[in-house]
Amino acid sequence: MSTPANTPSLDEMRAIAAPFAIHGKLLSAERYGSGHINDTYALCFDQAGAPVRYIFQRVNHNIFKNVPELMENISRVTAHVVAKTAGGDSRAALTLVLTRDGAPFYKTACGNFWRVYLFIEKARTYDAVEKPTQAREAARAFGLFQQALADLPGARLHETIPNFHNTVSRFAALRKAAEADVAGRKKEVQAELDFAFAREADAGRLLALVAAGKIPERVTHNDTKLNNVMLDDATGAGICVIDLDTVMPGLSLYDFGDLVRFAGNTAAEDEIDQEKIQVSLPVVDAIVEGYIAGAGDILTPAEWDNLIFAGKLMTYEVGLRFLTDYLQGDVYFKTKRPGHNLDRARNQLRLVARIEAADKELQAIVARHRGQK
Ligand code: ADP
Ligand code: GN1
Ligand code: MG
Repeated sequence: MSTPANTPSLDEMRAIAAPFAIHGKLLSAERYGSGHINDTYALCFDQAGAPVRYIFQRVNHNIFKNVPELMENISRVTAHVVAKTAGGDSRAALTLVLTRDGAPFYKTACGNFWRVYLFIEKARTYDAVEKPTQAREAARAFGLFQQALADLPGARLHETIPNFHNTVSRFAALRKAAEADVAGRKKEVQAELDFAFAREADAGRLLALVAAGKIPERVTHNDTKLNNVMLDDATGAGICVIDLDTVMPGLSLYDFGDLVRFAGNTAAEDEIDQEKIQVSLPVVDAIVEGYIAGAGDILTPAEWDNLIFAGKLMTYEVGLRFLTDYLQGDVYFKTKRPGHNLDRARNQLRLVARIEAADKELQAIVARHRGQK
């Protein structure tokens, strides 16, 4: 699970593509993207002389235990988002390509789950912010996404990973992993554990506000990394939110906070030079501006009050998760080198410290935008 699976051959990909309602000859298949969970491929077909690309994904069913429910969520969410955009803009949401039997996924004989999306052309994702406007556009797209889903009809969405953003559970998992120390790595990470354990009180703060009725549950994305939103090549506008596996009931603060965690970091998530890891004030400014522009007037006073805290909490939570995975022997996130999860954990915990140190400046950014509402 932790290392990328081997790339299937062209013949294997042809067999995987066969059940889907796609015509034409398969020309090529390449690994695509830099996600930590699923296996993504771009397949190109010759359709009447024109090359047409599709995104194929093998869903990680060790992590997403109920793929049919997950795909039901995605079908509902994508249909609703498209229906709400002017003129039913098909680039505004992922478009599932169904199997010839009309199913949203295909299960292979060996138990893998595959799904296919139309390839969104003339747009791309970014693994790092090059300029603040990209962060603003990403935040605006995630804000709009949340607003579009505020009136999603029907039953509550399935929780594809229970307690996904329950930081109290994530904290408990780290404690347990440290006690079990199955990979014998605890001795290497005492400083990180001390840092993480010292912040236990933070873990339950948003959950307490939910329990007090001050923060509502909404339909949220829950994984608002910059590379989970497509920006238009020509205009730079955030046009489509992707990676919908974790769309489920959640808090708007999780989405906002994860934007700060990923886009607000001046370094990549796995940068090892601690000096490079800073919180970028211009990028956070752009995230607040974009998110508010997209989500509209939905935020409650308690949500406004906790925007910066949410940035810290999401960074802390992902830091706990990387550290837990390192202690457990790298069983969850894909890794590309020994110690990768430890590098990521150290990076995230350093960013927590940076956010704490910059709290005054960060709160001032929020206050300025709040004052303009
Ligand atoms: P993961 O869960 O592994 O992060 P994603 O769904 O985010 O997988 O897909 C990985 C990458 O593939 C994205 O960052 C994006 O660059 C690309 N991608 C995904 N879906 C599409 C699509 N429909 N059109 C074009 N590119 C896509
Ligand atoms: C994973 O799938 P991807 O790479 O967008 C993870 C997120 C983490 C992120 C850290 C289902 O996201 O929760 O924040 O890595 N997704 C899942 O980079 O666990
Ligand atoms: Mg992704």
